[in-house]
Amino acid sequence: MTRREFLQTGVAGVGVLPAECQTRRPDYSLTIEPYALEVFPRRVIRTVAYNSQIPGPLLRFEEGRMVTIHVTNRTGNSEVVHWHGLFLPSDVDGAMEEGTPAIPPEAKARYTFTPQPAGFRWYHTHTFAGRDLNKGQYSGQHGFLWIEPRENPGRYDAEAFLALHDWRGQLLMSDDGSMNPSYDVSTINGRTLGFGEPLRVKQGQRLLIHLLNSSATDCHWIALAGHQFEVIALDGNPITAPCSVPMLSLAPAERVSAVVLLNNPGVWVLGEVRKHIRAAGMGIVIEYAGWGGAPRWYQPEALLWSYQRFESRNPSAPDAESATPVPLVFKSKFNGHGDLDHWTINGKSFPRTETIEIIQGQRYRLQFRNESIDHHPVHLHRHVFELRRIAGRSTRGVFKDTVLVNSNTQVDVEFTASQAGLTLFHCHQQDHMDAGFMMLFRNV
Ligand SMILES: [Cu+2]
Repeated sequence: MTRREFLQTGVAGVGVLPAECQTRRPDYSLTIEPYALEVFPRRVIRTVAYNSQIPGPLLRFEEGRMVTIHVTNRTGNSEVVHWHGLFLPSDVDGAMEEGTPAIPPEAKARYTFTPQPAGFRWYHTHTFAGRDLNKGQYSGQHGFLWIEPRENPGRYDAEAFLALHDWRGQLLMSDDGSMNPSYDVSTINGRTLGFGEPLRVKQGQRLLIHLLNSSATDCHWIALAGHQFEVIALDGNPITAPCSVPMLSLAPAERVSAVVLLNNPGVWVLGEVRKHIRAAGMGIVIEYAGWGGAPRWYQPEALLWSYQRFESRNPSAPDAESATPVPLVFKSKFNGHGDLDHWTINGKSFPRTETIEIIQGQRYRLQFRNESIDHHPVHLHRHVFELRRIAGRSTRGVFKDTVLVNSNTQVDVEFTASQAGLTLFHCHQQDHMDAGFMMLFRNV
């Protein structure tokens, strides 16, 4: 079999792989199976996870070196694994809407691809959940994916990967009569504050923290008492002028990589800035060697975060005035009390949304106009985009794959069509994408 045919095989159901492919040893194997997660003593959440751990195993790849991952689905539902933030062909990207095959119950699949771009990515399920808060992104199906750059400029002594997640709870009717998920447990790496192992550190170290918000629906604010974060990458993409901030904000699917200079010995809490979510468990103890006692927390007075804090001060790339504008208007269609809202892009809900044709190599300016009362973390598959305008102010040099578009705000981003075939664009809030907040681009 030629390499080309091998790549085209992409994902396949069990039993259809040529023998020579089956003998290739996978770089990683993932098993999707039911899992009982003990978030704190005697509080067990029955969910679905990869390899009976939450988050799933950390997948470490080298940029540009082809890898094979075997996935076994030991659940009663069809599944798929999406490789979030990677530049992959449609048939392995992991969205059925783009043409990646689903993995039927009890079947195996094989994903073969060349990982790029370098940086902090992640993998997760990409299925419909509806009202079932055990399915889709509500479940434990998320894991870190690190693509090692060919040249690694990272300057740090220790690194930690931390995933923020919300669990269980129920659908609650909000003031306007729509249904929203609310949670009763929140965790970092599957444990509530004080229950998991502390992060053990040493004075003088530079600790690189890779934070992921894998919550199905909620934004999170994170601080580390007694310390600042020097942010070096957003969604895995380096920022040109790293700067220090007192707290981080992550919408669903967003990642922040930040270095913490460990110069304040003691035992501290890294956790949600908002008290009630920290009380629900979202925190982890950071413990300096030789120190003990109860972890300390300082309550910040305000929530502070802005993408523009990280913009380039000396943008080198020329302004691409030639980018073709693509206006995308987000609205909700209220369906009556107790019903899930329908979300629309340019007036239509998926699958009736218009598929927009794009041309390889051409530059596009997506103009997100959020005409709803909710915030939306919107995600473009298989590409990276540059933030260009936020609420009326121009910006340069911040590259992401997911951006939070606040209520009644316009955000413009630019990207170059670089991937053949279908590319999914959607709100990363599970309940919103389930209710039609999705559309496709077709690279012709
Ligand atoms: Cu949304």
